[in-house]
Amino acid sequence: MKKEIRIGLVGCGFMGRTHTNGYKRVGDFFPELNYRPILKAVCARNKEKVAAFAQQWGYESYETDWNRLIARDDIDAIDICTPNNMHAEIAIAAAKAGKMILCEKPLARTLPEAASMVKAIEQARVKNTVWYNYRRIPAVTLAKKIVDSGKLGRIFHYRANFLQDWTINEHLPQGGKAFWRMDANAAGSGVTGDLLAHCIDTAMWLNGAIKDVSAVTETFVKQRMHEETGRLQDVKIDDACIFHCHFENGSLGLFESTRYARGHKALYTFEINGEHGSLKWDLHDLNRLDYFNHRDESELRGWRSILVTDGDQPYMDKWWVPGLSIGYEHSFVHQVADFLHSLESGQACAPSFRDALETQKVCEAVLHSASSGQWQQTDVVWA
Ligand code: SOE
Repeated sequence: MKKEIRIGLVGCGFMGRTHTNGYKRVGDFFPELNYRPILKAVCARNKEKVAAFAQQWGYESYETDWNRLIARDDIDAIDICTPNNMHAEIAIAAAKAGKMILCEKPLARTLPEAASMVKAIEQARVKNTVWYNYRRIPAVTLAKKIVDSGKLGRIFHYRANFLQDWTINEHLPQGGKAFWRMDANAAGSGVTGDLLAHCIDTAMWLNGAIKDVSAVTETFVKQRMHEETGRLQDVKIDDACIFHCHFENGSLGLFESTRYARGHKALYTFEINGEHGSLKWDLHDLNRLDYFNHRDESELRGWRSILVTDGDQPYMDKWWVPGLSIGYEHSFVHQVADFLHSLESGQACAPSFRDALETQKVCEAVLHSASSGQWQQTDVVWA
């Protein structure tokens, strides 16, 4: 008999759907798991919307107040899919109630908020993870294996982009359900917390800690109507951010993110260059990993394009047959599987809240550097 993990999901937007899909599919494709997620309850303020979500996705019940969800003793794990301004309050309350916590990225709006969450979960000793899902795309996991094997040798460069174009229209509002990512109070920051956080998480996973950063940010549209007040208000998020940095291992990093790159919807790319080889990856062709191995026979040397669909490549033995692709949603199925495996092994499920705190430190350093115009160490803690 499998043990049940009764899920209480808070928030039923886009991320609520990706996570729920993960819970629903995981048992079919990872039959070895001894734990089984049960869609116990979903919570959101709007009763009609949450009831419809519960029905559509198969949750047994719904709540309209997250405090009630956390108070229920038939819930084992709280999954936080709300806008960022709710993460800390919900996570701290859930930790105090002894629930496991799965939290959407970024961990919080600010470093102090994130630090208080880490303190709460560590005091309560509850299982936790943060949904930096791109780590679990098989080609990205393969990149990690290649880097860790030492095949690239000494690393010199790491560069990443995350480009979108959905906020170019100056008439879009800020705030509210659809546009909370443009409201600094709800989101904390703009592309830094929303998009660069992904790039930083992957970068530090692949290439180690970031020591210091120098950043510039820009807000192209200075004022937008606020959904809640109905008034034109200053936009306080960063629309674009570019930073460079030093990694602890001596390599240099270059990162760019924007929501103003016309034509790009979600172009996440990274490249890593080492002494003996390089790797590059692109979210728009997510099953492919490009690898250059300088140790190849010189006449045949060149970029090798690896279609990561084979059974001996990460996660792929769970899916179809070699050559057949999987997609974005599978990264969430993999994260659920890894979380459930971690319950069996007793190990932390990376990225844990503490891992995500390191990403938050870099984001905070980036924003400080952009406003001060100075290089910023990442280990400084601000009041
Ligand atoms: C923003 O558009 C967004 O949905 C992010 O919030 C996600 O984290 C990213 O994966 C895709 O883009």
